[in-house]
Amino acid sequence: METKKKTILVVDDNAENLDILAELLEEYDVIDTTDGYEALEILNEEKVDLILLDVMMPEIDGFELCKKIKDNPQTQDIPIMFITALTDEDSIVKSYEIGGSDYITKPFKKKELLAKVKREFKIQDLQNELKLMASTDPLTKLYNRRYFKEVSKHFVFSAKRENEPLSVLMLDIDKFKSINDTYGHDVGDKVIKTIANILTKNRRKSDLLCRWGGEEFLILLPNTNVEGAFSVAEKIRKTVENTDINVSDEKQIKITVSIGISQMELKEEDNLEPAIRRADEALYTAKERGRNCIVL
Ligand code: GH3
Ligand code: MG
Ligand code: MG
Ligand code: MG
Repeated sequence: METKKKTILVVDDNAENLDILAELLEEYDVIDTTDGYEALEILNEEKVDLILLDVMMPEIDGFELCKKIKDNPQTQDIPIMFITALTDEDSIVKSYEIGGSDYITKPFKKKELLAKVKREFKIQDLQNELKLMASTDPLTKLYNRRYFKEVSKHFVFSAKRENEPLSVLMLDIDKFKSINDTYGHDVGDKVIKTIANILTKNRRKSDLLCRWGGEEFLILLPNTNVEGAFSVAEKIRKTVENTDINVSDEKQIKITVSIGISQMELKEEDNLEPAIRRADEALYTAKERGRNCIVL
């Protein structure tokens, strides 16, 4: 796995401490500030992987700052290591209760601090890997149904709030079983991957694409009514129809897909289930009409 240089935000009202830490952490990208409020601004703008936080600071102390960071969904997952002169038990316990990951007392041992930073990043990388495994499908690398269900809630929420149309596009590969039966499972897998790539290329950044099941895919299109969804679907349908897939060195095959489309009824519906059901029914109709077509 390609690992990008990690960014550490160091917050301490004593500029001398900042210098010592910047030197110690030279292998990382270090951003530092003596001002807690400025730290919040930095967190708004930069992607930070770890925060080293002093406790005793004027204006806002480290514990208060930690609470603000942990209250914000955008920043709550960033680990916070306190570095402080406070050695009393209550402070230590409090630091963990409010979401701190570690507690280091000043004067600190440089190598120990560096080792703890490294350990923190190792945990973080493992957590990210687990999150990715839990949310994606290994064959296509697309999001899985579980992740889709979780994240689509936010799409529904904002569509309702902004009163913007939200459409569902459900796609199923035609006669896929016969591809497996004729050419084997590996070719079947390759076909699924090819479709996943076509969908990835044809979706907008704002769309939510997932592998819904075996050879079924679902795309959630924000700010899009059925007419808009139809033109996206038509582009996908044509691209698939015109794509050659190599099943061996000599042989190429063509496949087709059927697509069902629906739009969420924002006034009557509170979740996506009815719209997904309608898209599924439309897809079924598309199959009945002879496949390689789109039904609204
Ligand atoms: P239709 O046009 O009506 O959709 O026909 P179909 O053959 O595509 O539909 P059916 O639902 O009968 O077949 C889907 C097949 O997809 C059955 C299953 O074995 C296969 N399948 C599901 N997941 C995978 C996968 O990950 N890899 C491969 N190779 N095959 C899969
Ligand atoms: Mg201080
Ligand atoms: Mg199917
Ligand atoms: Mg199928």
